[in-house]
Amino acid sequence: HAAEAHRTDLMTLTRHVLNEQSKHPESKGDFTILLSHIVLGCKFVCSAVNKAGLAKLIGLAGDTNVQGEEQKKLDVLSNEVFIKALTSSGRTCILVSEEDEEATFVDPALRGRYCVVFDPLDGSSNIDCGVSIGTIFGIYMIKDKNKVTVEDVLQPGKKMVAAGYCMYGSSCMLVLSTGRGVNGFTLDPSLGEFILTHPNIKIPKKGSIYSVNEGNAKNWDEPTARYVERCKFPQDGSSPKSLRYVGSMVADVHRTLLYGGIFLYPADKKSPNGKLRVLYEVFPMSFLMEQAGGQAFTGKGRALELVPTKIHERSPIFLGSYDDVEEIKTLYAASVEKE
Ligand code: P6P
Repeated sequence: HAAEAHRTDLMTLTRHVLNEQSKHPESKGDFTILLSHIVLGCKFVCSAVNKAGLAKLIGLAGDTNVQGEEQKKLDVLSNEVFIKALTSSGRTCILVSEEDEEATFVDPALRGRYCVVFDPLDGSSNIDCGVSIGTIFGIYMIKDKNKVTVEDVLQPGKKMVAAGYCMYGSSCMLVLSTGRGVNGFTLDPSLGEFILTHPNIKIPKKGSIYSVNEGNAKNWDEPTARYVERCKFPQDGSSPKSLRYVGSMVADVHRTLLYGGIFLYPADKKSPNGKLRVLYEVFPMSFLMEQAGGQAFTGKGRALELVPTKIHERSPIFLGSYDDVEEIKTLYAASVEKE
């Protein structure tokens, strides 16, 4: 039926968002315009990532391409494309990117009400071996676009109005939530449109997969170590969970969202705040997980309640199926009682 609908009744991302917007008579379409610029960035990156392999193969990449131009690294190129697309949308006022040390304040003449935090090409170290990578983004509404400071973007994740990611893999898939559930759109290259292929995604309540870098086990704290032990040697007679770890957050989270299970990037003795960044990795993925019926926990509390103090702040994160995250929350609560 979905295939049939696709052929004749094209539910594109733009149409889907316009439908959503029609539920907000007060909105002037700014969000739709902002999203169309994010989508443009994703289409560009999808095309560049797909060519990257080929470019390397036929020797285009190297240091210079056929025009003798300095070949930019894909993550730098992707960042420039997103910064330019978001700025030119006329709907943003602050941009925070994983690639830029400082926040970008949009020229007042071009300012809008939204702040976008994003990682333009997360997991880019995996490009050369063909592993799926992705763009992750979150969107806040700013109170007064004429008096913006970096404090306006240091808001808890629960204040986001939308979040999503675009995964560049065997197909290009954009997963988005505007606060009313999660929808997945697949790029149809022949149309250059994202088509709704996964309406109303819900994560299974419990999963049989855990996803963590076991190479850090030596440095884990007690609750994480005990949880992973339970995944491998269940005490209740159930079968052990499978370990699936790609090492690219978008790929690991996308699989968790569709198949269920838990994704963990815990704190460890070397990095007490873990590795993943709060604003543009932890918050958007936590937002999506909650919207899909799952949970997201930092080891201390609900991830979306965290209030960042710096734009590149890190946090431990445990996210995925409701019951799986509940189990690790219990272990952390017990360890607090013991202290
Ligand atoms: P590790 C990729 O570099 C990344 O930022 C995320 O995409 C991924 O989940 C994580 O780091 C992998 O980190 O330490 O397991 O290699």
